[in-house]
Amino acid sequence: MPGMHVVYTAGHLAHDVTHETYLGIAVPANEVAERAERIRTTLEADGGFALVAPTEHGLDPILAVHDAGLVRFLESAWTEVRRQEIPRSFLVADTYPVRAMFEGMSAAALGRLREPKAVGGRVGWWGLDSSNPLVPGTYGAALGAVDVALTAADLVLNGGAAAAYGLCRPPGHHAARSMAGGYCFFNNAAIAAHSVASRTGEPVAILDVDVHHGNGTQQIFWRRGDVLYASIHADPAHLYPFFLGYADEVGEGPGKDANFNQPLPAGTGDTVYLEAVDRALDAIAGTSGSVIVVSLGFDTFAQDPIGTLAVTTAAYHEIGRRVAALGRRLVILQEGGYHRPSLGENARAWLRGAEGRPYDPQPAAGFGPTGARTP
Ligand code: Q9C
Ligand code: ZN
Repeated sequence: MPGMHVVYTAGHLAHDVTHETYLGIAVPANEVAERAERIRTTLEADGGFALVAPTEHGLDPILAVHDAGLVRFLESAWTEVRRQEIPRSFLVADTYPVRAMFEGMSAAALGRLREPKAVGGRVGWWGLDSSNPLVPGTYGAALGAVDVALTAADLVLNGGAAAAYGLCRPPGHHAARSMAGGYCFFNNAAIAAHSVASRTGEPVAILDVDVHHGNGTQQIFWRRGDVLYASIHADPAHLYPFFLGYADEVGEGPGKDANFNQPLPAGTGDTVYLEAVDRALDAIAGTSGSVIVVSLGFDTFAQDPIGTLAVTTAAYHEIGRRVAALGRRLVILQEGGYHRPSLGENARAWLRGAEGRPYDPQPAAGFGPTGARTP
Protein backbone atom coordinates (compact mmCIF):
# COMPACT_ATOMS: atom_id res chain seq x y z
CA MET A 1 0.00 0.00 0.00
CA PRO A 2 1.66 3.25 -1.07
CA GLY A 3 2.23 5.65 1.79
CA MET A 4 3.47 9.22 1.77
CA HIS A 5 3.07 11.24 -1.40
CA VAL A 6 6.23 12.46 -3.09
CA VAL A 7 5.56 15.50 -5.26
CA TYR A 8 8.00 15.57 -8.18
CA THR A 9 8.28 17.17 -11.58
CA ALA A 10 10.84 16.51 -14.31
CA GLY A 11 10.61 20.27 -14.90
CA HIS A 12 13.63 20.68 -12.61
CA LEU A 13 15.81 19.14 -15.36
CA ALA A 14 15.62 22.44 -17.30
CA HIS A 15 17.73 24.04 -14.54
CA ASP A 16 20.63 22.08 -16.03
CA VAL A 17 23.49 23.72 -14.19
CA THR A 18 26.97 22.35 -14.85
CA HIS A 19 29.21 24.97 -13.20
CA GLU A 20 29.12 27.48 -10.38
CA THR A 21 31.80 29.98 -9.51
CA TYR A 22 33.78 29.54 -6.33
CA LEU A 23 36.05 32.39 -5.17
CA GLY A 24 36.03 33.72 -8.72
CA ILE A 25 36.61 30.64 -10.86
CA ALA A 26 34.23 28.17 -12.51
CA VAL A 27 34.05 24.82 -10.70
CA PRO A 28 31.68 21.85 -11.19
CA ALA A 29 28.28 22.72 -9.76
CA ASN A 30 27.07 21.19 -6.49
CA GLU A 31 23.37 21.84 -7.01
CA VAL A 32 22.76 19.57 -10.03
CA ALA A 33 19.81 17.67 -11.50
CA GLU A 34 21.30 14.33 -10.42
CA ARG A 35 20.46 15.23 -6.82
CA ALA A 36 16.71 15.15 -7.34
CA GLU A 37 16.92 12.16 -9.68
CA ARG A 38 18.82 10.13 -7.07
CA ILE A 39 16.19 10.92 -4.45
CA ARG A 40 13.30 10.16 -6.80
CA THR A 41 14.68 6.80 -7.98
CA THR A 42 15.56 5.68 -4.43
CA LEU A 43 12.08 6.55 -3.13
CA GLU A 44 10.52 4.75 -6.12
CA ALA A 45 12.62 1.65 -5.43
CA ASP A 46 11.47 1.65 -1.79
CA GLY A 47 7.96 0.82 -3.04
CA GLY A 48 6.28 2.56 -0.11
CA PHE A 49 5.92 6.06 -1.58
CA ALA A 50 3.44 7.41 -4.13
CA LEU A 51 4.86 9.79 -6.73
CA VAL A 52 2.53 12.58 -7.88
CA ALA A 53 2.95 15.53 -10.24
CA PRO A 54 2.45 19.08 -8.98
CA THR A 55 -0.53 21.20 -10.01
CA GLU A 56 -0.01 24.75 -11.28
CA HIS A 57 -0.59 27.50 -8.73
CA GLY A 58 0.40 30.53 -10.82
CA LEU A 59 2.27 33.64 -9.66
CA ASP A 60 -0.05 34.90 -6.90
CA PRO A 61 1.36 32.74 -4.07
CA ILE A 62 4.88 33.77 -5.14
CA LEU A 63 4.00 37.47 -5.22
CA ALA A 64 2.54 37.13 -1.71
CA VAL A 65 6.10 36.52 -0.46
CA HIS A 66 8.50 37.95 -3.08
CA ASP A 67 9.00 41.40 -4.58
CA ALA A 68 7.49 41.63 -8.09
CA GLY A 69 10.84 43.00 -9.28
CA LEU A 70 12.61 39.73 -8.38
CA VAL A 71 10.00 37.77 -10.32
CA ARG A 72 10.37 40.12 -13.34
CA PHE A 73 14.16 39.82 -13.18
CA LEU A 74 14.16 36.01 -13.09
CA GLU A 75 11.56 35.86 -15.87
CA SER A 76 13.51 38.19 -18.17
CA ALA A 77 17.18 37.60 -17.24
CA TRP A 78 18.04 35.02 -19.86
CA THR A 79 16.39 36.93 -22.70
CA GLU A 80 18.52 39.91 -21.65
CA VAL A 81 21.73 37.84 -21.57
CA ARG A 82 21.04 36.86 -25.19
CA ARG A 83 19.94 40.36 -26.28
CA GLN A 84 23.08 41.89 -24.79
CA GLU A 85 25.07 39.10 -26.53
CA ILE A 86 26.85 38.06 -23.34
CA PRO A 87 28.96 35.02 -24.29
CA ARG A 88 28.26 32.87 -21.23
CA SER A 89 26.36 29.62 -20.70
CA PHE A 90 25.26 30.76 -17.25
CA LEU A 91 24.72 34.11 -15.57
CA VAL A 92 26.31 35.04 -12.22
CA ALA A 93 26.85 38.48 -10.74
CA ASP A 94 30.17 40.12 -10.15
CA THR A 95 29.02 43.46 -8.70
CA TYR A 96 26.73 43.77 -5.67
CA PRO A 97 25.16 46.72 -3.86
CA VAL A 98 27.09 45.97 -0.65
CA ARG A 99 25.99 47.96 2.41
CA ALA A 100 29.25 49.91 2.81
CA MET A 101 28.73 51.44 -0.66
CA PHE A 102 25.88 53.50 0.81
CA GLU A 103 27.35 54.33 4.21
CA GLY A 104 26.35 57.81 5.37
CA MET A 105 23.52 58.24 2.86
CA SER A 106 20.12 59.32 4.19
CA ALA A 107 16.99 57.19 4.02
CA ALA A 108 15.77 59.56 1.29
CA ALA A 109 18.92 59.05 -0.76
CA LEU A 110 18.73 55.30 -0.19
CA GLY A 111 15.15 55.41 -1.41
CA ARG A 112 16.38 56.74 -4.75
CA LEU A 113 18.64 53.73 -5.41
CA ARG A 114 17.43 51.93 -8.51
CA GLU A 115 17.73 48.66 -10.37
CA PRO A 116 20.21 49.15 -13.21
CA LYS A 117 19.35 48.43 -16.85
CA ALA A 118 22.19 46.05 -17.80
CA VAL A 119 21.56 42.44 -16.84
CA GLY A 120 25.05 42.21 -15.30
CA GLY A 121 23.99 44.90 -12.80
CA ARG A 122 20.48 43.55 -12.34
CA VAL A 123 21.80 40.12 -11.31
CA GLY A 124 23.82 41.80 -8.54
CA TRP A 125 20.85 43.97 -7.50
CA TRP A 126 18.65 40.89 -7.02
CA GLY A 127 21.36 38.47 -5.87
CA LEU A 128 23.28 37.49 -2.75
CA ASP A 129 26.30 35.66 -4.10
CA SER A 130 28.22 34.54 -7.14
CA SER A 131 27.72 30.78 -6.77
CA ASN A 132 24.12 30.93 -7.95
CA PRO A 133 24.18 30.20 -11.68
CA LEU A 134 21.13 31.17 -13.71
CA VAL A 135 20.60 29.23 -16.96
CA PRO A 136 17.88 29.45 -19.65
CA GLY A 137 15.66 26.91 -17.85
CA THR A 138 16.07 28.35 -14.36
CA TYR A 139 12.89 30.44 -14.20
CA GLY A 140 10.62 27.60 -15.35
CA ALA A 141 12.26 25.14 -12.98
CA ALA A 142 11.97 27.60 -10.08
CA LEU A 143 8.25 28.03 -10.80
CA GLY A 144 7.96 24.23 -10.86
CA ALA A 145 9.64 23.91 -7.45
CA VAL A 146 7.10 26.34 -5.99
CA ASP A 147 4.27 24.28 -7.50
CA VAL A 148 5.83 21.17 -5.92
CA ALA A 149 5.86 22.87 -2.50
CA LEU A 150 2.30 24.18 -2.82
CA THR A 151 1.02 20.80 -4.02
CA ALA A 152 2.60 19.14 -0.97
CA ALA A 153 0.79 21.75 1.17
CA ASP A 154 -2.49 20.99 -0.69
CA LEU A 155 -2.14 17.26 0.04
CA VAL A 156 -1.83 18.05 3.74
CA LEU A 157 -4.50 20.78 3.92
CA ASN A 158 -7.12 19.35 1.56
CA GLY A 159 -6.03 15.80 0.91
CA GLY A 160 -6.16 14.62 4.49
CA ALA A 161 -2.51 13.51 4.47
CA ALA A 162 -0.58 13.56 7.74
CA ALA A 163 2.55 14.39 5.76
CA ALA A 164 3.67 15.03 2.20
CA TYR A 165 7.13 15.44 0.71
CA GLY A 166 7.91 17.97 -2.01
CA LEU A 167 11.07 17.13 -3.94
CA CYS A 168 11.80 20.79 -4.64
CA ARG A 169 14.64 21.67 -7.01
CA PRO A 170 16.00 24.31 -7.14
CA PRO A 171 15.94 24.70 -3.35
CA GLY A 172 14.60 27.86 -1.70
CA HIS A 173 15.63 28.85 1.83
CA HIS A 174 18.36 31.36 0.90
CA ALA A 175 15.96 33.36 -1.30
CA ALA A 176 14.67 36.46 0.54
CA ARG A 177 11.73 38.69 -0.38
CA SER A 178 13.85 40.62 -2.93
CA MET A 179 16.88 38.38 -3.41
CA ALA A 180 17.97 35.09 -4.98
CA GLY A 181 21.12 33.28 -3.81
CA GLY A 182 22.67 30.11 -2.47
CA TYR A 183 21.32 27.96 -5.35
CA CYS A 184 17.83 29.34 -4.55
CA PHE A 185 15.51 31.56 -6.63
CA PHE A 186 12.07 31.42 -5.01
CA ASN A 187 11.68 30.48 -1.35
CA ASN A 188 9.55 27.34 -1.69
CA ALA A 189 9.20 26.80 2.08
CA ALA A 190 8.29 30.43 2.81
CA ILE A 191 5.71 30.45 0.00
CA ALA A 192 4.20 27.20 1.31
CA ALA A 193 4.23 28.43 4.93
CA HIS A 194 2.56 31.73 4.03
CA SER A 195 -0.04 29.87 1.98
CA VAL A 196 -0.75 27.48 4.88
CA ALA A 197 -0.99 30.37 7.36
CA SER A 198 -3.40 32.33 5.18
CA ARG A 199 -5.55 29.32 4.26
CA THR A 200 -5.86 27.93 7.80
CA GLY A 201 -5.73 31.20 9.77
CA GLU A 202 -3.41 29.34 12.14
CA PRO A 203 0.21 29.99 13.11
CA VAL A 204 2.74 27.89 11.19
CA ALA A 205 6.14 26.61 12.29
CA ILE A 206 9.08 26.16 9.95
CA LEU A 207 11.79 23.72 11.02
CA ASP A 208 14.94 24.23 8.92
CA VAL A 209 17.46 21.39 9.17
CA ASP A 210 19.62 22.24 6.16
CA VAL A 211 23.27 22.72 7.19
CA HIS A 212 23.10 26.35 6.07
CA HIS A 213 21.08 29.01 7.85
CA GLY A 214 17.93 29.81 5.86
CA ASN A 215 18.58 33.54 5.74
CA GLY A 216 15.80 34.06 3.20
CA THR A 217 13.14 32.40 5.32
CA GLN A 218 14.32 34.33 8.38
CA GLN A 219 14.15 37.62 6.46
CA ILE A 220 10.67 36.96 5.07
CA PHE A 221 9.17 36.19 8.50
CA TRP A 222 11.42 38.48 10.61
CA ARG A 223 8.54 40.71 11.73
CA ARG A 224 5.81 38.07 11.77
CA GLY A 225 4.65 36.48 14.98
CA ASP A 226 2.40 33.95 13.23
CA VAL A 227 5.29 32.05 11.65
CA LEU A 228 7.94 30.54 13.92
CA TYR A 229 11.23 29.99 12.13
CA ALA A 230 13.47 27.46 13.93
CA SER A 231 16.78 26.69 12.24
CA ILE A 232 19.64 24.35 13.13
CA HIS A 233 22.77 24.99 11.09
CA ALA A 234 26.53 25.21 11.04
CA ASP A 235 27.84 28.37 12.71
CA PRO A 236 27.72 31.16 10.10
CA ALA A 237 31.00 32.50 11.50
CA HIS A 238 32.54 29.69 9.43
CA LEU A 239 29.98 28.75 6.76
CA TYR A 240 27.72 30.34 4.17
CA PRO A 241 25.62 32.52 4.41
CA PHE A 242 28.13 34.07 6.87
CA PHE A 243 26.19 37.27 7.64
CA LEU A 244 23.03 35.87 9.25
CA GLY A 245 22.16 32.85 11.36
CA TYR A 246 23.47 33.89 14.77
CA ALA A 247 21.68 32.98 17.99
CA ASP A 248 20.95 36.61 18.90
CA GLU A 249 18.72 37.08 15.82
CA VAL A 250 15.30 36.62 17.42
CA GLY A 251 12.99 38.66 15.18
CA GLU A 252 11.55 42.14 15.70
CA GLY A 253 8.20 43.79 16.30
CA PRO A 254 5.39 41.20 16.30
CA GLY A 255 8.05 38.67 15.19
CA LYS A 256 10.16 39.09 18.32
CA ASP A 257 11.02 35.62 19.71
CA ALA A 258 9.48 33.90 16.65
CA ASN A 259 12.96 33.35 15.20
CA PHE A 260 15.11 30.66 16.80
CA ASN A 261 18.62 30.06 15.47
CA GLN A 262 20.83 27.26 16.74
CA PRO A 263 24.30 27.57 15.20
CA LEU A 264 26.45 24.47 15.80
CA PRO A 265 30.22 24.04 15.66
CA ALA A 266 31.90 22.24 12.77
CA GLY A 267 32.13 18.49 13.33
CA THR A 268 28.89 18.26 15.35
CA GLY A 269 27.62 14.68 15.33
CA ASP A 270 24.32 12.91 15.97
CA THR A 271 24.05 13.27 19.76
CA VAL A 272 24.52 17.04 19.94
CA TYR A 273 22.53 17.54 16.73
CA LEU A 274 19.56 15.59 18.12
CA GLU A 275 19.62 17.72 21.29
CA ALA A 276 19.26 20.80 19.07
CA VAL A 277 16.36 19.12 17.24
CA ASP A 278 14.65 18.53 20.60
CA ARG A 279 15.06 22.21 21.55
CA ALA A 280 13.58 23.28 18.19
CA LEU A 281 10.68 20.85 18.63
CA ASP A 282 10.05 22.15 22.16
CA ALA A 283 9.80 25.68 20.74
CA ILE A 284 7.43 24.47 18.03
CA ALA A 285 5.33 22.60 20.61
CA GLY A 286 4.85 25.98 22.32
CA THR A 287 3.05 27.37 19.25
CA SER A 288 -0.59 26.67 18.53
CA GLY A 289 -0.61 25.68 14.84
CA SER A 290 -1.24 22.22 13.39
CA VAL A 291 1.21 22.32 10.45
CA ILE A 292 5.01 22.25 10.34
CA VAL A 293 6.87 23.10 7.15
CA VAL A 294 10.22 21.30 7.15
CA SER A 295 13.14 22.71 5.16
CA LEU A 296 14.97 19.43 4.77
CA GLY A 297 18.64 19.47 3.82
CA PHE A 298 21.04 16.54 3.77
CA ASP A 299 24.13 18.74 3.65
CA THR A 300 24.44 18.07 7.42
CA PHE A 301 25.71 14.64 6.32
CA ALA A 302 29.27 13.81 7.36
CA GLN A 303 30.40 13.26 3.74
CA ASP A 304 28.77 16.36 2.30
CA PRO A 305 31.30 18.23 0.15
CA ILE A 306 30.27 21.72 1.33
CA GLY A 307 28.80 21.06 4.79
CA THR A 308 30.78 20.90 8.04
CA LEU A 309 28.58 18.79 10.36
CA ALA A 310 28.66 15.00 10.79
CA VAL A 311 25.08 13.68 10.91
CA THR A 312 24.43 10.06 9.86
CA THR A 313 21.69 8.29 7.92
CA ALA A 314 20.47 6.57 11.10
CA ALA A 315 20.05 10.00 12.71
CA TYR A 316 17.93 11.20 9.76
CA HIS A 317 15.51 8.36 10.49
CA GLU A 318 15.41 9.39 14.15
CA ILE A 319 14.92 13.09 13.31
CA GLY A 320 12.01 12.21 11.02
CA ARG A 321 10.53 10.09 13.80
CA ARG A 322 10.87 12.83 16.44
CA VAL A 323 9.43 15.54 14.18
CA ALA A 324 6.40 13.37 13.38
CA ALA A 325 6.01 12.49 17.07
CA LEU A 326 4.81 16.07 17.70
CA GLY A 327 1.60 14.91 16.04
CA ARG A 328 1.36 17.88 13.64
CA ARG A 329 0.83 17.68 9.90
CA LEU A 330 4.09 17.91 7.94
CA VAL A 331 4.86 19.66 4.67
CA ILE A 332 8.40 18.37 4.06
CA LEU A 333 10.34 20.26 1.38
CA GLN A 334 13.74 19.43 -0.05
CA GLU A 335 16.48 22.02 0.32
CA GLY A 336 20.21 21.19 0.00
CA GLY A 337 22.40 18.07 0.24
CA TYR A 338 25.28 17.55 -2.15
CA HIS A 339 26.81 14.14 -1.42
CA ARG A 340 25.03 12.56 -4.34
CA PRO A 341 25.60 8.84 -3.59
CA SER A 342 23.87 9.09 -0.19
CA LEU A 343 21.03 11.51 -0.99
CA GLY A 344 18.44 8.88 -1.87
CA GLU A 345 19.11 6.78 1.21
CA ASN A 346 19.12 9.79 3.49
CA ALA A 347 15.78 10.98 2.16
CA ARG A 348 14.35 7.48 2.40
CA ALA A 349 15.53 7.14 6.02
CA TRP A 350 14.10 10.55 7.06
CA LEU A 351 10.73 10.01 5.40
CA ARG A 352 10.38 6.45 6.72
CA GLY A 353 11.11 7.80 10.19
CA ALA A 354 8.39 10.43 9.73
CA GLU A 355 5.94 7.72 8.68
CA GLY A 356 6.76 5.47 11.63
CA ARG A 357 8.29 2.86 9.35
CA PRO A 358 11.45 1.11 10.61
CA TYR A 359 14.99 2.09 9.71
CA ASP A 360 15.89 -0.26 6.91
CA PRO A 361 19.27 0.75 5.53
CA GLN A 362 20.09 -0.21 1.96
CA PRO A 363 23.59 0.16 0.57
CA ALA A 364 23.67 3.25 -1.62
CA ALA A 365 25.97 3.22 -4.63
CA GLY A 366 29.21 2.28 -2.93
CA PHE A 367 28.32 3.83 0.40
CA GLY A 368 27.11 2.03 3.50
CA PRO A 369 24.18 3.11 5.67
CA THR A 370 26.31 5.49 7.73
CA GLY A 371 27.59 7.12 4.57
CA ALA A 372 31.02 5.59 5.08
CA ARG A 373 32.64 4.26 1.94
CA THR A 374 32.19 0.47 1.81
CA PRO A 375 35.34 -1.52 1.04
N1 Q9C B 1 31.98 26.17 -3.16
C1 Q9C B 1 21.71 25.20 -0.07
O1 Q9C B 1 22.16 24.25 0.56
N2 Q9C B 1 28.09 28.61 -1.54
N3 Q9C B 1 22.50 26.17 -0.53
C2 Q9C B 1 28.73 27.43 -1.96
C3 Q9C B 1 30.75 26.17 -2.44
C4 Q9C B 1 26.66 28.56 -1.56
C5 Q9C B 1 23.93 26.20 -0.29
C6 Q9C B 1 30.18 27.58 -2.24
C7 Q9C B 1 26.06 27.44 -0.75
C8 Q9C B 1 24.56 27.44 -0.84
C9 Q9C B 1 20.26 25.25 -0.42
ZN1 ZN C 1 22.37 23.97 2.50
